[in-house]
Amino acid sequence: MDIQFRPTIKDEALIKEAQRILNHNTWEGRYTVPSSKLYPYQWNWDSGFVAMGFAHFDIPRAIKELESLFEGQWENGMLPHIVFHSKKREGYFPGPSYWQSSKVPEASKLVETSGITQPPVHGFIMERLFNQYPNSKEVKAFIKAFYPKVLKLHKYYYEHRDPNKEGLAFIFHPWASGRDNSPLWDDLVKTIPIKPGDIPKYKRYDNLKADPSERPSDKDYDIYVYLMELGRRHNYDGNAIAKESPFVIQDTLFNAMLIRSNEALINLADELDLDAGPIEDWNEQSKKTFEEKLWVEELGMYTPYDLRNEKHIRMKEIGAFTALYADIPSSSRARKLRNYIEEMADREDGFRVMPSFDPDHWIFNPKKYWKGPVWPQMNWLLYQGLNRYGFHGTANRVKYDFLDLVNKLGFHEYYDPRRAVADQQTHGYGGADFSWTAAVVLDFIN
Ligand code: 2M8
Repeated sequence: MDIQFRPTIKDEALIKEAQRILNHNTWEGRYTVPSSKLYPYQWNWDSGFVAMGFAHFDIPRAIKELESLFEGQWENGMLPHIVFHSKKREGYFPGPSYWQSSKVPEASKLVETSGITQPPVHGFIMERLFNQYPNSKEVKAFIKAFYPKVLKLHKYYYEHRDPNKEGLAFIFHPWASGRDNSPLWDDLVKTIPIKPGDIPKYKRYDNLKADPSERPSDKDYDIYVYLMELGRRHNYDGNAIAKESPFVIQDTLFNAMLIRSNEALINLADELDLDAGPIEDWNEQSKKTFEEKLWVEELGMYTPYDLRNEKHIRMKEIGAFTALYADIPSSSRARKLRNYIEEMADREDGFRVMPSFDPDHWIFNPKKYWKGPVWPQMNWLLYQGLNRYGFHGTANRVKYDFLDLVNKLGFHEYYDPRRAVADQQTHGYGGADFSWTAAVVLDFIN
């Protein structure tokens, strides 16, 4: 099939629509929901990308987005994956009445939140804001005030999520990876025995608002609830959970984001004469352990590590490639990662880059959420990483494959990666008018 390398993108129309979506998804003038029907609260890493999008046309909103998100930060530094600014709007499970964070001593006193976290993107988003507006007094003042909060978050990961002091943070819930029902977790979660009475009754709403065949299954949700209950029993304290939970994972994407954001904190400390504390030492160790421990030679890529069962999760999956943005791989490993992406883009059966999961694996599903589709923020992370290593051509393939999808199909949560199918489709998948899709478009086009 002939692949059009540089599709025609309707830049101006896309920018206008992206701005409209971010404004429309902003509630109470201060926080942005990922998609107003499907996800009616503020999400952690979504808001990082949203701030990046706003930074292109509304700096005060970019700043407010990060400030409102960090209202949810716990006293121990943890930043929850959802912040429930409004108690009224249920219609999402698990909402504030499930989590009841106000009963947890360490939780934010300002606002209700969830009890698990998400990939820490805020450090590098803050650095981008500074690099974009180095002369803005408003931006500088914001960064000086905000910096200690991000530092406290990173400190939390090293003190509460790294029981063996290796430099890699663990997660104890698939939602914390940002890649909820990725096949990565399938084998592990099958070993979790749920007995009657282990989990409370609950009602899902997500599968009423999006096609249930494309969402995580009910079995997945039972596991999610089981792991939330386990977290709740320990007041969501990382060290206690590490001892008991069957799901204790050192994830690729999560740790690559931590390392890239550490680097941002170090850079900003230099620029603005701030105190990065022990970050430089932590980061050195984290990069080393990531490179040595998470690489699986037979696969030619990094994989998450299952700390409970002491083994790699041997699957080819998109998180591996985010190591590039954190400057982790040696040049020969970086080339292997780049070659994999190039081969994917050149395949006879035609895939847009980058599918979130290995299309040659039997579990691959091009429409089912984290089991294969193209995700906007993942393409953005890959684009940054490829450019960082000088692979500009591959980076542009990743960028234009995504922009072309938005151009043809609109601003969806995610997209079918099959080239032939996507060319005939009329829509993307998941939530519509999606915030991170808008944010990535604004950053790619500007
Ligand atoms: C998805 O996750 C939420 C749970 O956090 C859900 O499915 O209900 C994921 O794609 C996650 O990465 C994202 O942050 C969230 C909101 O866009 O949706």
